[in-house]
Amino acid sequence: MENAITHFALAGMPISCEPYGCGHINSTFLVVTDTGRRYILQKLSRNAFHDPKGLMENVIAITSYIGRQAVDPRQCLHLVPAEDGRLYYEDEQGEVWRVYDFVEDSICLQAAERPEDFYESAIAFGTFQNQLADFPAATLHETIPHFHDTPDRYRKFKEALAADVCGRAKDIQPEIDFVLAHEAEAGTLQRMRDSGELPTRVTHNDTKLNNVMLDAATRRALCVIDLDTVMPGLAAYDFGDSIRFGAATAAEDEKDLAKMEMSLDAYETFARGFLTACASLTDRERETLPWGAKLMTLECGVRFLTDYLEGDHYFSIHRPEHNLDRARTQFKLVTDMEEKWDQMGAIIRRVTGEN
Ligand code: ADP
Ligand code: GN1
Ligand code: MG
Repeated sequence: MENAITHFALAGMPISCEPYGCGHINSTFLVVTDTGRRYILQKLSRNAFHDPKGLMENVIAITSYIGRQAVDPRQCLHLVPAEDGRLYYEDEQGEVWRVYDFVEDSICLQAAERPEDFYESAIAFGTFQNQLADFPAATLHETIPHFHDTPDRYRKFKEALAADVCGRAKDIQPEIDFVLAHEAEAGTLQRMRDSGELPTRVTHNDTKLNNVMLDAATRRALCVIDLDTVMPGLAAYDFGDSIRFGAATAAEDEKDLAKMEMSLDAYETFARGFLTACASLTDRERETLPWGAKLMTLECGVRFLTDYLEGDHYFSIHRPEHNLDRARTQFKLVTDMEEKWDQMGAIIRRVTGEN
């Protein structure tokens, strides 16, 4: 990374470069220069992204499109050019690097500290989707094909289970049974997408709370980050993935499953913000938001379990059973959502009625 950083047109000389943040995919570093300027340097994950240049074309197009609508520069990520004028640098090993201006005077949370924080993240993601409503979706590269195609995630899970390269399947029968017991409903959103019952929009697709920056002083939404998976998708994906992460009462990798539930209050808070910022959703889209929450959570659990079976190549892990722990929290959340299913639908109807 020391070599990579020298290829970007920074203000000043870099004096430090340290690993930064809690992302599971890219390698992220905070760079500080002798002028005090701060930057985010990232090496794209080759494992996750097979077409990093196509990905960067997406990010360039999206940041310039949203940047034109921004009032404060902190309302949009800003890429720093490399010495050759391109907005990324490819090193001798074929690794792709990029640099963003650090979004100053901001906070990025792993969990909401108060309901307003989660509300603001809903405003951020809803606004993002609205800002891209007229973006030419067909020009976007599909950076990870079939990203939220839950039946395809099942297919990959079954392949990993059949191969069982690490011999781990024998110890995770309850989790395998849980996945298979939910297979019939896993395709609910995909079917509605394929039939055109739900409109395709440009969506973020990775709407974790830690992919939003809030203003440190006002705690209002500033911008959405982590644009690597911006692709055509369903509104329910963005709503659902936010609920999966941000309405959970425990961390994604909590070992004590008794602590893990979906907070209906947080769910309602997010629904209010999202439907306010993204008022153009159709009735059918609104009705299917609870499905987004359930299926994004199920799918994420299936992905963690698949990675566990395959030997933890995709998500960064910090302990041997990290992906298994993550899968278990997701399945616990799905079970809790099933118990709260009627209320989840009623809340969307109530919030819609108030809007
Ligand atoms: P990953 O895809 O690995 O999740 P992210 O792009 O989300 O990578 O970055 C990881 C973390 O780095 C974020 O959660 C955030 O804390 C921080 N971060 C990323 N970009 C910026 C930025 N431009 N300014 C400040 N912090 C940032
Ligand atoms: C990854 O990149 P990050 O850490 O924000 C993943 C998401 C998962 C999430 C689970 C490109 O998100 O799809 O939901 O981990 N991103 C990619 O925490 O696969
Ligand atoms: Mg991220």
